[in-house]
Amino acid sequence: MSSKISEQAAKQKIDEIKPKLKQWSKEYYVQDQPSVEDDVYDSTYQQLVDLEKLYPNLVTSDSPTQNVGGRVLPQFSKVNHNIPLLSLGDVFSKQELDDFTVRVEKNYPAVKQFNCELKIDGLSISLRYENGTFVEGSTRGNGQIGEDITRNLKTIPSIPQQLSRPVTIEVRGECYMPKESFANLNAERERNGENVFANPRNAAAGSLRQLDSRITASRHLSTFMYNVADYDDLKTNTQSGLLAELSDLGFRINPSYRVADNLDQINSYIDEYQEKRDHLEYGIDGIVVKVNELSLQKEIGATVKVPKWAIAYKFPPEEEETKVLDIEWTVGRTGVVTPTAVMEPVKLAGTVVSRASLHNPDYLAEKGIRIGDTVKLHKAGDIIPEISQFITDKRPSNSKPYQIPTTCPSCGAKLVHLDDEVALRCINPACPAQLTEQMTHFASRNAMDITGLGPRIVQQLFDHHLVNDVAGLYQLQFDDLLNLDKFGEKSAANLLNSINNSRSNSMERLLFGLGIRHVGAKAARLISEHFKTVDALMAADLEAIAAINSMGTVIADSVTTYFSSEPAQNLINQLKSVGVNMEYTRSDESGEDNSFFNQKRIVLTGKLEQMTRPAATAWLQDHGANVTSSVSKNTDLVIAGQDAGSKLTKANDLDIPVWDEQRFISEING
Ligand code: 3BA
Repeated sequence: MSSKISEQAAKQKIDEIKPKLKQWSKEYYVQDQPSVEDDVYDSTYQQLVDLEKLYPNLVTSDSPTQNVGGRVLPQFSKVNHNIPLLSLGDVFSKQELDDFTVRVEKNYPAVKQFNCELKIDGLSISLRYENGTFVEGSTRGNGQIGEDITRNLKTIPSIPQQLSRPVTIEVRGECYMPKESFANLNAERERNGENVFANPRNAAAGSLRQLDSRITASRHLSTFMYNVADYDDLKTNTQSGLLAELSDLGFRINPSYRVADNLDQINSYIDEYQEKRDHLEYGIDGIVVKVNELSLQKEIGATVKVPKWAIAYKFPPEEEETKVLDIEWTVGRTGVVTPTAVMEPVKLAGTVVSRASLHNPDYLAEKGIRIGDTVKLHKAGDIIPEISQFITDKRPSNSKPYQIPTTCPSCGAKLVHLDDEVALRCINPACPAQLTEQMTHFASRNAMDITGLGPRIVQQLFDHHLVNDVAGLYQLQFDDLLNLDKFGEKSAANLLNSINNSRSNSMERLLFGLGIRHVGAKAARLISEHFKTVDALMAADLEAIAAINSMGTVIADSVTTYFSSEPAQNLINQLKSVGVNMEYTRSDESGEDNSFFNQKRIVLTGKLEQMTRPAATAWLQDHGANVTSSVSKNTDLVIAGQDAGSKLTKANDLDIPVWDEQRFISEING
C-alpha cells in the first residue's frame, strides 16, 4: 500500500471496503455462503487495517477491525484458546513443496522423516478433556478466540465423551461432513427452496453453528483429530506416534497417514491420494506434510501465524471447460422451480457431466450466466457438478442476458417468492408438474411402494385425465389403463394389483408419501409409531408432536400446518373413502418384525458392486434396521463392500460381526 494516499482517498477506500467486509462476514457466518475465498477476505481486511493505521482518525466504532476476533458470531460464547490454533502455510506445486522440504532439511539436518496426512475439507475444532471427560469444544475462530460449540459437538458420535484414560488434554482436529451426507443435505435444501451449501466445509460450519443441537445431530458430522495442545504426558516423540496415541485414547483419526523418508515418498503419497480422492467418503483438498519428530517441530517453531515445520500441498482444482446449451427449469413437488444448466458433456473427476444445478434465480443472476457461454465446471465437495465461473472473453458477440422466467414452465401460473426465500415458486395447487411429482413421490419405494408407477406412467395418467390426485389412483379401472402407451393386459393387471396392495400399507408409508415438508421417512415412522392413527395425529397439537423423540418444532409445525389446510383434509377423507389404511400396523406387516435385520444397528461401508448404497440402505430400513454411519460398540453388524477402510478396521477391533456383500445378498434372497 502506498503511504502517499491522501486522507480523502483513504476515506473513500475505507467506505468502500467496510460494507464489503460486513457483507462477506455475514455470508460466511450467517448464510454459510461465502462469495469470496478466505484470502480475499483476509487481504481486504488487511487493507482496512493498513488504511486505519495511516489515518487513525478514520477509525469508527463500527469498523470490522474494532470487533476483536473479527468474525465471531454473537450467539455463542467465546472461548479463548490458551494455545492458539495456528494456520497452515500452503503451496500449489510440487516445486514449492520441494523447496519447503529442502529448506527444512538444510536448516535442520536432524530432520529425517516427514509425516504425510490427508488434508480434510472440514472445519478446525478444539476439544478439552479433564480427567478423561469431555468438557469443552470450540471452533478455531480466528485462532485466538473461537466459539463455544460444546453442546453441538456432543451430538457427534466420533467425539468421545470419555477417554480410555483419565487424562487432561486439549486436542485439535477437523470436523467434516461426509460427501454423501453433503449431497443429501443439499438435495433436500434445494427441494425445500433453501440455499445450498457451497462445499462440505461450509456445510459442516453451518451445522456446527446451529443454536438447536438437534439440527447438528441430524447432519451426520464426523471428525478426525490430529494435533495435541497442552499435554505433558505424551508417550511418543513423533507425529505419527501421536496419531496412534490419539486413537488409543478413543479419538477418531484418519488412518491414511504415512511416514515418508524422502521427497520421492512424499510425492508418491500425493499421487496416490490424488487418484484415490474421488473414492474417499470425505472430501480432501490436499495433503499436509509435517516434520515427524515432535522435538524438532518445537525447535523449528513458528512465525506469528504458521508453523515452519508443516505445509499444506493443495491439489490443483479439477476443472473443465464446456459450453452452456440451455437452461432448463423444473418444478418440484413443493412448487419450487429450479434452473439447471445443460452443457456439452465433459469428463470431470471420473464421471461424464452434462448438467449442473443453478439452484435458484439469485444464484443464476449472480453468476450472470447466459446460454452460449463457455463455463468452467468443477465438483463441489468432489461430487456435485457446479459452474465455477464463465469465461467472459469467449462469450459470443450476439449473446443476450438470460431472462428468468416469470411464469411456471408447467402450468403458466405467475411465479412468486414466498417471504424472503431465494427460491421461485409456483403456488398453483393444481399445477400439473407438482401433482405428477407428488404422485411419483407417493408411489416411491419408501412411501406407498407402488411398483410400476414411475414418472412416465404418472405423467400419462394425468395426460389422459384418469386421475386428479393420489386418491384417484385407487379408482382406476382396468380398461382405463389399456389406453396407456405400451400397456397390455398384463402390465395393467400388475399396476392395479400393486395399487391395491398399497391400500393396506402401514400409516408411516402414507404419512411419508403425503410429502409434508420436513417429514422424511424416519420422522414419518416415529410420528406414526407414536400416534398409531391418522385421526389421532390430526387431533394432536404442535407440542405433542414436537415431544416425540425430541423431534422439534420445525417438523411439528409443518405437520400441524399441513393437516389444518382444507385440501389436505379433503385428501385424507378421499383416501379413507377409497379404503386406504390410516393406522400404524407395522408390527403386523409380514416379514418385517421377524426379519433378522429388525431393530439391528447396521453400518454399510466400502463400495457395493451389485446394488447402490441408497438401495441397500432403503432395503435394510424397510426390514426394520437402523442404518447408521459410524461404527461403535453398539453396532450390531457391518456390511463391508470393496476397499472398506477405517470402519472395517474399527469393526474388527470391536469384534463386531462383518458381512461381505455376497453374504448380504444371499440374506436378501432369503
Ligand atoms: N493437519 C489441518 N493445522 C493440520 C497443527 C497444524 C495443522 C491444520 C491442519 C497447525 C487437515 C490449521 C488449523 C489448525 C489445528 C491449527 C491436518 C489438517 N495441522 N491434517 C500443523 O486435515 N485439514 N489446520 N488446526 N491447529
